[in-house]
Amino acid sequence: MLNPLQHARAALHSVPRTHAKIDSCTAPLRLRLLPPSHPPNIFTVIRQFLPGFLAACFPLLALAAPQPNILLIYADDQGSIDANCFGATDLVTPTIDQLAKRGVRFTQMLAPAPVCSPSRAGLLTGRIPMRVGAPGNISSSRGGKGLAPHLYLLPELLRDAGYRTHHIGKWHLGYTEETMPNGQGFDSSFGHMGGCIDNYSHFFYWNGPNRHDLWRNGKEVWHDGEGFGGLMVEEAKRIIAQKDKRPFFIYWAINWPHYPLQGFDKWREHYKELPSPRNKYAAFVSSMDELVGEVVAHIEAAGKTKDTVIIFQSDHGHSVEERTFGGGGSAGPYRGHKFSFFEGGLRVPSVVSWPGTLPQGEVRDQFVTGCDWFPTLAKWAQARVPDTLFLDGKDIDAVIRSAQAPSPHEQFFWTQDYSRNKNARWAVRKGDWKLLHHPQDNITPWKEGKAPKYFLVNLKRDQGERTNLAGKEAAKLAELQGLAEAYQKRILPDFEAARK
Ligand SMILES: [Ca+2]
Repeated sequence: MLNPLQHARAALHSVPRTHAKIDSCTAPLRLRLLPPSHPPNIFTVIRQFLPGFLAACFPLLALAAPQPNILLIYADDQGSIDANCFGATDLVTPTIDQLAKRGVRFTQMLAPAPVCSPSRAGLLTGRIPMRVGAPGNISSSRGGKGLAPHLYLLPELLRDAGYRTHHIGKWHLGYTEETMPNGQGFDSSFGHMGGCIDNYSHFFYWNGPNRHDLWRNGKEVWHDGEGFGGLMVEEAKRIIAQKDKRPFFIYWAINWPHYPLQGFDKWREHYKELPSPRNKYAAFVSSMDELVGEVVAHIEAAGKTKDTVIIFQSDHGHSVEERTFGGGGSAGPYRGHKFSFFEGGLRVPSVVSWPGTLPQGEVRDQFVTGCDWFPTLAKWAQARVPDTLFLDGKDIDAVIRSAQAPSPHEQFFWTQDYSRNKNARWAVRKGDWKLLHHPQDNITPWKEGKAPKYFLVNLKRDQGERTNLAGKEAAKLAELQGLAEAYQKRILPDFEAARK
């Protein structure tokens, strides 16, 4: 049940578009501007607008509203359209589709980076990964330096706002005591510290000596032979069921469908007619969907559906590495893949739901980024972002509530580490224009035999990023080069400070 203040907030944001939107104490004046074809009944108006009007005029009242629980699910290497609701036609993804039906789905959610560690760094700091010293993957070996402990992370922000904070799954943001999850704002942590594990032995096999990587609160734990998927679900259920007055924040960095592709047998059987490697990848996506479904069902059974924000989002596009048999995932109409700054590397499936408070079954096409969750969740959690903390992410609450709200981003910047490498790949976006430096596409051969230095595209006219306009649009090329240089200059001192 919604309390009166939640009703007030819901009313504030459910005003039909034909009416003037109440967003300040000027509301009574603006109400007179209602279209004459729909004369408002004064009692209807009072009933509909008064709670929202009060909440808008007396924010302190609104602050007394309960803080929602937050379940932030960050999937791993899931392709841009790899759920039914995002356009896949050969997958079974009832949970993700259901979350989209009861929430808002984004068609233009752009990851902070097209690779694991920096994408997570952008999510948890609200800042461009290079700015926080994490422009590339962080070591999967013990002792690997990660995000600097002095940075202010989302779990710290939420803990300071009264939340209990829990990490489950992959970390990949530091493998020293002070940079593991318990050192970075999480009250509890269960999962692996490197980039991936075998889901039954919990060993990392992808370089160096094969090594066990499963940890609970900074201590190594062994669950030989037990499926990591089930272990993560049990952990989430246990946390949700805890008797604790504080709201929970669960960062569930589910390490699926990242390789090794270890879908459940029933899904392997289901997809046996699909060609390889799509069949193996699809089985893993549906297995992941099933795990997420178990946790969502647990939240429902606990009666916490209306008190819980659930975000489901991939960290970046699908992998085309040998370890995934060169593919399996799909970027649909977009070009590129994991590691690439083309849209197929950056544009990710993303849904947010908070039934009773946010719109349901709606779609947003505005340009938003993974860095935006930090300030947006801060708002919903009534957490205070320090005045001195500069964020690249923007509050997208208005976008989530309205298809008409403009994107808060006019521009954005994605980059590898350029501090010592002038050939570092980067991409800069302004409006519909995007410029890529040393673009990467491991699948489509380049017409000229090799990649151009610059690739300029207008995403509105060419969403598949097929035609390079760098030679034709000299002024736009120069403008975006200048913008990228400005980003680089501004970010470098922050990068150096974060690396100290
Ligand atoms: Ca990943």
